[in-house]
Amino acid sequence: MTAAADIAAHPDDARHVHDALVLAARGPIVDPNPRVGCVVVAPDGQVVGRGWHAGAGTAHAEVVALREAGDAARGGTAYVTLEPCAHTGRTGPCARALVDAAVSRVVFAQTDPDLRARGGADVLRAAGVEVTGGVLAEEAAALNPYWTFAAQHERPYVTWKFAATLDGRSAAADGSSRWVSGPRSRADVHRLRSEVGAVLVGTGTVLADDPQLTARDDDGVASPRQPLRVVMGERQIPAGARVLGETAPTLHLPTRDPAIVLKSLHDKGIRRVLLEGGPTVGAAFLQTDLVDEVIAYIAAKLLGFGASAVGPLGVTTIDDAIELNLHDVRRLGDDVRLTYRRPRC
Ligand code: AOF
Ligand code: ZN
Repeated sequence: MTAAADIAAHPDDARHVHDALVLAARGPIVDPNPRVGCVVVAPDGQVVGRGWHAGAGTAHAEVVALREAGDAARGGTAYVTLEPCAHTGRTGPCARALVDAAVSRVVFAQTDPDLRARGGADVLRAAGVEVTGGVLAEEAAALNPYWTFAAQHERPYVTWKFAATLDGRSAAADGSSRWVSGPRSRADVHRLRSEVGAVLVGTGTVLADDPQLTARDDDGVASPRQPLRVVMGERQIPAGARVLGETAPTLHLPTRDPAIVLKSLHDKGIRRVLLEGGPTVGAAFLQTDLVDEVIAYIAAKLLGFGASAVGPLGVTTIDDAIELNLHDVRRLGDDVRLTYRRPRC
């Protein structure tokens, strides 16, 4: 059936998928798994089941919705925000569960980009279930942008954040670097930390600055959601380092290779990494084209002299500059937050 004919034959598809998207949004934003929602509609048009995925290790959205629907799902339609999975992971395959529940039609939004899990549409069709995919697909992908990116690239999305003065200095001539940016920028960084799977620095930053790398509010109270703190590099982390404090978990990866670091974080279910390292770590990721987004906090200060935010990138002529697209500009007190993205993202 063509897309137009599909819409004519099933005028309620978009409405039900939209409702499934609203359910999906109840899931956790930071999780190894995507947020997924499902609505089951009986043959008479009544909604008989609703479900959403509450995070890795819990039941998938379809299973929750089918459980509520029971026998009423027979001959009905399941609307899902993601192609039902075909794999047995932490839970059983949803495509099978839909066949067993005897639904006659499945409408989904985003095709599953996860190589392990995809193929559910084929399983359903092979069992005689009518399948329509791609309804509100972009909206569904936008619900899980970092998970979608990570599944497509088999690595987490990398946001590199730095603070600098208006003239691009991250430390003064005497090495002092605390309070480059203002209080609103610092609060914004803490919000960002609570929204990523992991924050990453090199051992050099741990030794030089002894950061905590936790997400805290203005009064220093730890946020309910803490990122995994990752320290990369071969040097030892001193026993008393604040990054080893108990507020959040910490992982030391004794390597300087950005690709190896991202591979191990991806395997651990991390979908977005906030790179907070110093100039060396930042340069290592930029040089290997492993930075997807740059967030610059530009402070209302001038130093005239001092360390730059990023180390040498191997660029000696303007044609070789790393090019970015400006995505967002925001004023934070006297500071400005600039968000740039690599053209691919
Ligand atoms: C669905 N419905 O609600 C979700 C799906 O480790 P598991 O078993 O939980 O599987 C995770 C993968 O399953 C995940 O990467 C994605 O491809 C799919 N998630 N699929 O049919 C759901 N959460
Ligand atoms: Zn599933």
